[in-house]
Amino acid sequence: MLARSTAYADIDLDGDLDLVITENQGPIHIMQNNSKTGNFLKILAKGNNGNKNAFGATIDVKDSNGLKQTRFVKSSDSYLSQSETPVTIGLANANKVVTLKITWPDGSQSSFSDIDANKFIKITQGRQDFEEIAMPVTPTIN
Ligand SMILES: [Ca+2]
Repeated sequence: MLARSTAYADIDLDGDLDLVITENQGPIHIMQNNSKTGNFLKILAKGNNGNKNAFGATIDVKDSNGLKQTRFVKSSDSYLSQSETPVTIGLANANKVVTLKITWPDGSQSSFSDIDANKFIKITQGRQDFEEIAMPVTPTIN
């Protein structure tokens, strides 16, 4: 297979990231993640000042196992593709995010603490709280 582009998204809305690969002169491949292991936190960052998707924001988390991770809100990863804009952070067996900091593209910051795992949250720039987004499918976490 000669692949052209790759994108990821939680296609089946179960909390894990699935993969879509396009092939030159060939079919589209959808690879559904059925691993059913590991906790996660999915974050939808909503910016202001004309950058509603918060592209360029940096998300730093520290989970209850002490692991620190950094993710970036970005528009794409691969040629001619668009992955989902929410950021999914894998937490393995950690049951919460102890600290979460977003550095917005304009340099301002938002900080939160003690967020339970396996949630989809929306953080809006300038607000001191976050909204929980209901997931239509129960996450398949063991
Ligand atoms: Ca999925």
